[in-house]
Amino acid sequence: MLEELLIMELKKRSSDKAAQEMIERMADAGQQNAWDRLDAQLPQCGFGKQGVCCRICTMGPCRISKKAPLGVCGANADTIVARNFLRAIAAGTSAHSDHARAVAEVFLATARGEAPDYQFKDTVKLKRIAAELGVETEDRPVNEIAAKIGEIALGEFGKAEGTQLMARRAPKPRQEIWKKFDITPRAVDREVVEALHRTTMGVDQDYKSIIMHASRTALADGWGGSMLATELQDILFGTPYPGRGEVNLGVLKEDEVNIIVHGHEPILSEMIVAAASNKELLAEAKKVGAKGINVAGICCTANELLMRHGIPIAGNFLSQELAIATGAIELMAVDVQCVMQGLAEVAKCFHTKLITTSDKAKLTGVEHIAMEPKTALNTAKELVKMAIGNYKNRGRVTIPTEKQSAVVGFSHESINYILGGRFRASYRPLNDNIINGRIRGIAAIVGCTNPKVPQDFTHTTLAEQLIKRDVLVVTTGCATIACSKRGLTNPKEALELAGPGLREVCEAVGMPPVLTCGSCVDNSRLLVACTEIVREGGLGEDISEIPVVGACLESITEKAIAIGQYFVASGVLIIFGRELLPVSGSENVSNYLFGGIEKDFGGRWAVESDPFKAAEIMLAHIEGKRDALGINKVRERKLYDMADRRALTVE
Ligand code: BF8
Ligand code: SF4
Repeated sequence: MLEELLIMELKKRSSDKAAQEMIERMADAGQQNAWDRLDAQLPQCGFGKQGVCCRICTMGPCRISKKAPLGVCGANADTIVARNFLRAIAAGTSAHSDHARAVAEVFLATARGEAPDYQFKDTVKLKRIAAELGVETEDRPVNEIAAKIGEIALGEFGKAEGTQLMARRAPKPRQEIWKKFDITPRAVDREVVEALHRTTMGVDQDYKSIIMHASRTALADGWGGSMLATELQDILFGTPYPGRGEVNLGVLKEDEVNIIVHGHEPILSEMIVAAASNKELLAEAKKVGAKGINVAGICCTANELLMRHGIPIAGNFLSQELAIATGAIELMAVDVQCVMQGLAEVAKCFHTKLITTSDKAKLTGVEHIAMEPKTALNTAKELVKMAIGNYKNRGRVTIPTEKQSAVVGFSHESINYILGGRFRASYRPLNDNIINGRIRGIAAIVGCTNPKVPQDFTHTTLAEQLIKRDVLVVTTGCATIACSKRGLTNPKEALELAGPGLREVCEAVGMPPVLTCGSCVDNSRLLVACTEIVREGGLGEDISEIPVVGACLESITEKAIAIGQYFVASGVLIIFGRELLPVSGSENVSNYLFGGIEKDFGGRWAVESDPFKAAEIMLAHIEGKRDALGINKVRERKLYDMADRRALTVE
């Protein structure tokens, strides 16, 4: 069944109807997109796919094969594959953490009064984080507390001594495991620098030792950089709470000025949203014949804005070029990460003004307007004015009608609140429902959309398979956008697809069976949620014991590998698409990552491209964890459920 489905979907390149329409439109107009460029690249290099290509020094490049099993320096496939794996993780960690550093800098500037356009929106969280970091709060003005938090946060990237402060949040047994292997993450920059050092020619040449540092570097991302980004963004821009929003290209408006914000750092997009509601600018838009100014997002920036402000999402990674091809976008402002260089070419074919805003990320031939914290709102207004001025230059516009309504905004705090209510906020109801078997377990479906896979196909198929079998699904990144486009985050539609147990729980608390938890740095919310589940009791002493599993079958980036590895090192099984984790060139590395590592950390990797099979692996894993916890026995004696549950109440 899958093969037929796959061939059908692959022909269409995407399982999203709006995307299909735009792909066709681009083909008719002779314009290229990521799928065409992938075709032009085929066949892709088999050495690269397996991770056995090394170009770390100029005695190479070396490619490992049966004929030549060693590089010039003598490095074997194990070393080369492990080194490439670690380098990918170092790059992914850098991306998340440099984003976090930028947020920390704006945070500190805001506290010091040097970024007048930003304010601290969640002062409750500010005080909670202050307490966690040992910052005195009593009788102290918010800005002073924030300044101290900002200084400590910035220190996490480059401090000379000590380990990541947020890593202390992890369950104690988890911290002990990290200590045992000496991989509690230190300063983020240090782990990345050490990763690059270890992987230069002639340094670390033992694959297990290299992978151990891969875990430490990835942990510096998950329990360091990414977690700091999430927490500081929540304090600055507000912690997400559930609300409604709309998703897919149909959110673009024919009669309004359309502005797309694309990238990752909400520092830019928050200001554009503020500028777009400015009365004078709205009046200007009307003067040029537009009914209003419509801001929509793409990629993780989109998730940040939808979760906090209900700003619509136009699409995920593979929809970025398609959005421009609607002819309806006056301006696209991009910052960092997952911005295709191909945008520059597509924008030339339409009236869209493409603007880069981060000094770290310029595109040849594209106008650059730097976003500085001091003058952020003015810059944002300038961008909105440019968009308004460009409205008159529109040519033919084709906006697909598809859009879906979504309920989004499931931060760790809001899940706590929804489950327990304002006065007894807690994970207890979730734990109870996992213990009594209404919910079998939790699956995280995260990450990208890769043109090698029909867009959104595996994320949505996997989610549907899992909710049908009473697994609560949590999503982030482009996968969350995929699920929303499909209606899976809309309780009305999605609950029809959910199994009876999951449905009952979701209806009782008023949430969809697929929870939108934010952008890719917000995978840290999932680490915190796992920790809270452990703390709540009844489901083991460590993350590795709870029935939780993760998958990214459409992954693209080095960031995704870093995320995968920090979950593995935190005790979780992670499944990637078969050819999307380039380690198959070393049997030893594969055996370790897919098996042996579980003995060390309780988590491991698996690869499977078929979402139906992946769902079975995930379900079996969940049931295995339930068996080990002894909670499946409760289900067999279902008649005595209530009494059992009472007897089961855990301290
Ligand atoms: O950080 S999911 S394609 S947008 S990498 Fe990129 Fe992948 Fe999308 Fe956000 Ni995450
Ligand atoms: Fe080849 Fe070794 Fe240099 Fe890599 S480090 S390119 S394997 S000689």
